Amino acid sequence: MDFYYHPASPYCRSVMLVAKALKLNLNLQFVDLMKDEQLRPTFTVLNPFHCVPTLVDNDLTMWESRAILVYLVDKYGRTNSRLYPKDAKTRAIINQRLFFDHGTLGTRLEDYYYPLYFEGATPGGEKLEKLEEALAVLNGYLINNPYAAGPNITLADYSLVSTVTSLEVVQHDLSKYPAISAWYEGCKATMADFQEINESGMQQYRAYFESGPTPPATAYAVAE
Ligand SMILES: N[C@@H](CCC(=O)N[C@@H](CS)C(=O)NCC(=O)O)C(=O)O
Repeated sequence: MDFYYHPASPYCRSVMLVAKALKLNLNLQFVDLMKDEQLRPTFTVLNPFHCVPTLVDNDLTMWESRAILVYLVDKYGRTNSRLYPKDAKTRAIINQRLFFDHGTLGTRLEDYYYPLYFEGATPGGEKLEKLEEALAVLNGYLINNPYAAGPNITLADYSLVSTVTSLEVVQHDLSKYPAISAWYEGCKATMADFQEINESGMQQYRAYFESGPTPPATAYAVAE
């Protein structure tokens, strides 16, 4: 299975964590986003939307990280894998968390932090409030359950943890969300090769943010 990736991408890291949990070997194909390698015809012929992660598994080529997570478990996981059980209600909750992560939490993180780092936006304001609102929702899930979608670790956790690593990268203050912090530490300890898969990628992601024209060292403090 060819896996086109960049280690700084949190989306790629979530797929790599799930592949590791499933003991799958990914044939890693580094795409240097810093050199716009994703725009080369040899890559856009695979993925005209020119993004990583992109997976090529025989005659299937796909992108969208959360869809890849689901595919890997459906295709290579054990029957009724705990990561994504077949029960409709359990799946519904996992899917809700996956879509919440991608469509709400991750989007609000990017909506707030990208303009802050790259466009000199003013810290605080409505975008920060929206991000905090989404974090409060996640914290609520984790107050009620040890994992994002219930008593067991599922794809929801592998997806959300990559978003939370991005919050760590931008040094977002998570101290008012003790349930998120405790769960995050648990994920770091529980997920196979978490450190190995995330460490250098997070450093590169941090360097990318800090390369922006206006690194907001006091972003959060000012917002308070
Ligand atoms: N919704 C996609 C987002 C993928 C994405 O935005 N990837 C970024 C890297 S983090 C990328 O490849 N950007 C390069 C480009 O779009 O040209 C997913 O979840 O996989």
